[in-house]
Amino acid sequence: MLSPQITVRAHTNIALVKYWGKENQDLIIPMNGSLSLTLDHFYTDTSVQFDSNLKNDIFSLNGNIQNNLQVSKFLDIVRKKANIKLFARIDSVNHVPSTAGLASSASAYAALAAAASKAAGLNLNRQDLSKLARKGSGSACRSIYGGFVEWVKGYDDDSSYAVPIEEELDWEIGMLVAMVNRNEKKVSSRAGMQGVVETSPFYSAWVKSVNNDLINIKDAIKKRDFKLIGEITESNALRMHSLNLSATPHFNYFEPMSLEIMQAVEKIREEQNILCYYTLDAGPNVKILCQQKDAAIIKNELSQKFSNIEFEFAKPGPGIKYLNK
Ligand code: 2P0
Repeated sequence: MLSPQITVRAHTNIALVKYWGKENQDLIIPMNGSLSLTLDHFYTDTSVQFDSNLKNDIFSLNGNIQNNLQVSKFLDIVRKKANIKLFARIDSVNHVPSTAGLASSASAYAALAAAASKAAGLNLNRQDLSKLARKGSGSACRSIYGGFVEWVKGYDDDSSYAVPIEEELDWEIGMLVAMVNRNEKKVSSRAGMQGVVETSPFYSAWVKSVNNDLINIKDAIKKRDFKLIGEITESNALRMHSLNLSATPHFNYFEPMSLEIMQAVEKIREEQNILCYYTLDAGPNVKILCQQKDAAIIKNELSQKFSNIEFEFAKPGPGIKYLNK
């Protein structure tokens, strides 16, 4: 017996207000809400088909068979929900430039949740897909939607999911990504955020400050106040990274080049009066939030200073799409 083969495209998202710590590690309930921008340029296409002839799940990524227990564990959640016992063939292609080093778990689990649930015969709405994707990887719950997306913290499996704030942006903004390094992360997000929750003396202050950031950034989005959105984004990222510096053992994701680019962005802002703001996630790449009209100038300026670094501009992107129907 073969299920239909379902193919889904999901785009990655970058948090402007970050998720960095879990209240419940099994269900992936976060310690605080977060807010992101989905990007058009980086995405994952995933096909899933259940097949009674298979003796185990077969997962290929960019054409290479992987031994990935996490994917099978995630499919177990789908199988249980759909009340089926079949194994699946999962083919995933990551459309992220190989030098980007961007986290792909957000687009990966959003695409997998949508493709696997539909192939298994479940007809989940986007809120339920967001809850399902969350159990693969927290940030994936936001990639179900396009544009500005909030992950509402919630307190249990049913109440923690993403909601769209503005899916179709009639606003010319985007992110310029500086690809500093594509090496493996020094500390995985999962281990890093847990270490911070358990040991940073600043953790409770972080949670309190994020709640203010969320209120203020949503207000700024409503008012089209790009400057305020940028200021909150940069300050929130720096606070997240200062948690890492204050953990025991301490760690950080910065490369010397990341710090140089951060300073260069501040300088462009101050000296040329261009609104541009950086954010960094669990890696050394710097993402620069800016308006589309300024992207070429910023890219040009930074390319001159950092001639061995690639820069890619991404516009706001859409939510998940079923590609075969
Ligand atoms: C975010 N990051 O809000 C934050 C900011 C990285 C820094 O979500 O353990 O892969 O699978 O839930 O979602 C990356 O962590 O972690 C992340 P898990 P995830 O985008």
